Amino acid sequence: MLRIVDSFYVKSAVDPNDYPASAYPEFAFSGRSNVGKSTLINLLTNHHGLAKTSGTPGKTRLLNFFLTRYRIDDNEETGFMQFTDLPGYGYAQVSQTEQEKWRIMVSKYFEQRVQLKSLFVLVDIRHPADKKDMLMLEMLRLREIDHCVIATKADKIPKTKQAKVLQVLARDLGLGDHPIYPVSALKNTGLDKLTDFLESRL
Ligand SMILES: Nc1nc2c(ncn2[C@@H]2O[C@H](COP(=O)(O)OP(=O)(O)OP(=O)(O)O)[C@@H](O)[C@H]2O)c(=O)[nH]1
Ligand SMILES: [Mg+2]
Repeated sequence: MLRIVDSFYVKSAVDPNDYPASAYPEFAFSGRSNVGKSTLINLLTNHHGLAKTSGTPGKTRLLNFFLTRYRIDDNEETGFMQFTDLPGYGYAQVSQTEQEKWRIMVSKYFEQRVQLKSLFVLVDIRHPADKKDMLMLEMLRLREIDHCVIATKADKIPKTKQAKVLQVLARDLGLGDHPIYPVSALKNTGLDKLTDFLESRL
């Protein structure tokens, strides 16, 4: 089992020239504004306040890079991987110009970040399949970027309804046989599936 033992904020960047030079395997977090990306990074790293979270959507506007040190099982050796908190999309108050900047920034990241191992696409478990998420998933499939879908805020839906809701979401998002992992930052549930996923992609 993989465990993150240390984590640091490295830097924020817009242009590829400013990305951290390190070549560690990297995982990025994307999804609509306010879906819980920064919260999930804090939970995975067990580092409260590492990524800035907010009740107001649109808090994260740059690519934020974090370095984490992990341990697998009881191995003495530790390894490094990076997390990137991508700015959220779909926030209505954001101007067309800002949206275009976002599109270019994220597009460059996908094109140029060669150590990107996989992308977590976060969706809110309460919301039906969203057009912007579908576009993102379509783009990932076209570019053949490995990814996995996470349903956040699982605590907002009764446990008995979860399986059905996830099944419908998976169908509407066109995931085929790929699973959606439900997580709750509030209840601290679902994390083990994500750490298994990280380990499988290292
Ligand atoms: N109930 C519940 N609330 C959550 C959960 N995860 C995140 N939140 C709340 O959702 C809000 C947004 O969380 P953030 O982590 O800042 O969201 P984000 O996706 O980083 O947002 P942007 O940076 O604006 O794109 C905060 O008020 C969090 O406390 C969860 O699992 N359950
Ligand atoms: Mg954020």
